[in-house]
Amino acid sequence: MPKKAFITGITGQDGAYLTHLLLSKGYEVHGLMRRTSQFNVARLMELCGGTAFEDKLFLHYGDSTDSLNITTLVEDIRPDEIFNLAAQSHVKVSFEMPVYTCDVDALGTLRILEAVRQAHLTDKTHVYQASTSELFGKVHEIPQSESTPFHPRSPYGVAKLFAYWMTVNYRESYGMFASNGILFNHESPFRGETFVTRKITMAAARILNGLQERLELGNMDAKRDWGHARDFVEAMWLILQHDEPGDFIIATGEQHSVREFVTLAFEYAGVSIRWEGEGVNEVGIARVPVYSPNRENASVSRFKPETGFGNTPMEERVVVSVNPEFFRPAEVETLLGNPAKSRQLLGWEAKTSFPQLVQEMMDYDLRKIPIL
Ligand code: NAP
Ligand code: F7E
Repeated sequence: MPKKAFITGITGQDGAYLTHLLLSKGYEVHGLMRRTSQFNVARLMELCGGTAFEDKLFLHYGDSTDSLNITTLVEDIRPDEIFNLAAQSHVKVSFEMPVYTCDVDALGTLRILEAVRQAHLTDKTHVYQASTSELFGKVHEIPQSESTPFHPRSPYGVAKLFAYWMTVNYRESYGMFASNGILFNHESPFRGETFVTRKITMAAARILNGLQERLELGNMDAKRDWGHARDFVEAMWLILQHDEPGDFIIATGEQHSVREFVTLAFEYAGVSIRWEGEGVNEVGIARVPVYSPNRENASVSRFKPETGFGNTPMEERVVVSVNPEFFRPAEVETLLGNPAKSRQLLGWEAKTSFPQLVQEMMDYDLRKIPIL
């Protein structure tokens, strides 16, 4: 009998990569999907292909805020493994929707854990909780490990802290195999478009094709430990295969600033950015194709890594500036993980380097630019 997995958040970035991984391991995969006005399976289709839906992948309508729906699904599916990835996952949005964020991210996790208990599956079902480096927030030590004290800085972080401890509590109270993966930022071409990395690669691809004038960002000094989602979902799976449940940091052990990410994205096309000014007056200046959104300039050709800019007219202008609209009420300035425990106990380590991650995202977003 193939193992059965139930993934909440299957339509998100990690859900799609994890589904691909589990299908390749022969699992029967069940996913929780919200009812939306348009079918929301683009990532799954692109990564897993349509045939995956025919006999191995089953999608169920539901919502993490609906206890009855979650309990019924867990009882019906009786999964061997649950990956609780569903979340309102945007930190800045959590300041605008704190109550909803807590309902989904905090109580949503409790609903999953309690559903397993109510269905008498505590001895059978392994539960993975998508915990986060945002628990560390205003960091108490650098780098952060499993023993670093938590200090969340957003409604998102606080909600995830509740979920973290509830997972520990169900493990300690009921002997459940319930584990937290404390994952640092992980990105990919399938990252949501309003997270900073994807916002940067999409904007850089458009600017390099004359289709966008400039990129506006918030705090460019923020530093993150950025890895690739494809590598990180392997860690999720390994956590549930380990002999014992526990809590694991998953990180690359390397950090970069938002400014460095921007610099590397443009360097992909051989374009150097000159940074000038400070704070809200900081700008990035570069020599790039003339901004020509309607292509009235017929000689503008498509940028390709192999051929470069061809005969495209170029100009030097501001391509990056700061817009305080993107600042957060409380910022997480620096995150750097120490993945020693997961390396030692799970044999996991990040495979994709920072430059490879930026390159893969740039390749993808440049391909997505409409043919002109
Ligand atoms: P994502 O792309 O934003 O995906 C979130 C998923 O949750 C989507 O499938 C979304 O559905 C679903 N969802 C949102 N609200 C829901 C609700 N009320 N009921 C049911 N499903 C709901 O996030 P991700 O980057 O894949 O992250 C996966 C998980 O890991 C999240 O819990 C996130 O908080 C956590 N995490 C992420 C990172 C990271 O760097 N990516 C790091 C640490 C932890 P729709 O498609 O319908 O919106
Ligand atoms: O911001 C700064 C921003 O939104 C990264 C989620 O997956 O990872 C993610 O949360 C940094 C922050 O991710 C812009 O202020 C500057 O310091 O890409 P982000 P995040 O907040 O780190 C954690 C681990 C999760 O668990 C979350 O679910 O970049 N920044 N300018 C900006 N950020 C955004 N979004 N947009 C900007 O214009």
